[in-house]
Amino acid sequence: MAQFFENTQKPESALLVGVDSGDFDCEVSLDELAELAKTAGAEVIAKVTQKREKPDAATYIGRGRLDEIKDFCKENEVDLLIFDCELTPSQQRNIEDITDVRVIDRTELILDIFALRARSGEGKLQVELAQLKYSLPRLGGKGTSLSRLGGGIGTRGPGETKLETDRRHIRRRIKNLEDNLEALSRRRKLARTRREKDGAQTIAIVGYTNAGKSTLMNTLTKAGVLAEDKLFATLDPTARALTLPDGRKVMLIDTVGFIRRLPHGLVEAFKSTLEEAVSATLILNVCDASSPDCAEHLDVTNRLLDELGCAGKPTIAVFNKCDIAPDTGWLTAGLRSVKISALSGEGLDNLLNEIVKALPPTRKKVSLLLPYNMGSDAALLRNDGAVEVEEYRPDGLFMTVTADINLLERYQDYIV
Ligand SMILES: Nc1nc2c(ncn2[C@@H]2O[C@H](COP(=O)(O)OP(=O)(O)OP(=O)(O)O)[C@@H](O)[C@H]2O)c(=O)[nH]1
Ligand SMILES: [Mg+2]
Repeated sequence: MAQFFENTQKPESALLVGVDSGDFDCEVSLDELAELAKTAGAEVIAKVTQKREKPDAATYIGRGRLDEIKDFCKENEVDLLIFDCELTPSQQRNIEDITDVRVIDRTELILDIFALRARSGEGKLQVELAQLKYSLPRLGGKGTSLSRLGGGIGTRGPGETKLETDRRHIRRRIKNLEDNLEALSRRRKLARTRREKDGAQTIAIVGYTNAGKSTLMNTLTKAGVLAEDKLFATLDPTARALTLPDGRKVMLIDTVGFIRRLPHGLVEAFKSTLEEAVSATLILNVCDASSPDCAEHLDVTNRLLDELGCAGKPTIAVFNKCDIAPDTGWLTAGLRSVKISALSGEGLDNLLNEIVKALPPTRKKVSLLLPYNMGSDAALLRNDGAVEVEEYRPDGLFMTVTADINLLERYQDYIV
């Protein structure tokens, strides 16, 4: 029996379980869970839903339904139950006890996909941190014993002392990971401050997973970022330079995709990479206009952005895949928005013009009266800015100049 669970030659066959509480569209959510399961390499055999207002405290769904599931799993050789929710450790254990099948929840599934996708050192650390935090309260459950060859079903996993050492070990590792990530985060912050000081403006491409963010990045900058018809193809932020129609050079950043009910631990763990988006000057909220759930995806992204502290930041809603989308006129009402196809390039000129309009100006025109002992400052302004008027007056040097606003900050006192 133990070997049965260890069989990794064929794709794991999974049964999806959801509760229809009326809080959200259970069908849509289960379809998405099926996409996630496929991305993780499982074969989805069937989906089960149960209507109930509140999940059962002990077993999430009703006992009767669980017994049915148990029989179904036996008959159809199901390896894995995937619950479309976040299960408590005891719910997970109880369900495994009753069904004799390994149980994971939505969070664990997403963590698993992130683990498959992580490429950079930082990405790997972030995923490991999220996974350890998730597994700590679950240690010693059947989940561990079931997955361990020869663990034997019905045993309680490792003995209590072993469990304690395991826990201590994991806590130490968590601390270690947090320290490492903290150091990386500081480095990121430094790089950002440097960019800001140079007056570089950044534009973050954010949005629901599979919306076409990386494709847009590639089309605009030839970045060569991996774009795939898979969920969470991108984990690490990539930055590339982009020259706008008005000649300004900006940084474009491709980011990790969002999904509804994104596990909180992941948001925490990915904070430092998500901060790249938070600190951007402008946000492009990309959504897949060909998806019937487009409006909801946009909403999920907006809410997550708010949570991360981006409320009020200049944003353009980018309706992508318009080459295959039905008319989306109703979606764009009341928003600063553009329709594009990142694949065919349609609408990209329009997008670039909107970006120019939405970005706060970096230069402005002022008139200054500089005392004659500030000759080197005058030289600096001539060097950086475009001088229109320059007059030697009795009380100083009068200049009308268009220059970088950061540079002009220093001469506030001399503006006339
Ligand atoms: N028809 C059409 N397909 C597109 C367009 N843009 C992207 N796609 C496809 O959509 C899929 C997802 O594209 P990605 O660019 O990887 O999406 P993403 O938003 O970066 O996804 P994650 O990194 O997984 O969050 C790919 O198969 C793309 O070829 C478009 O304008 N039209
Ligand atoms: Mg991507």
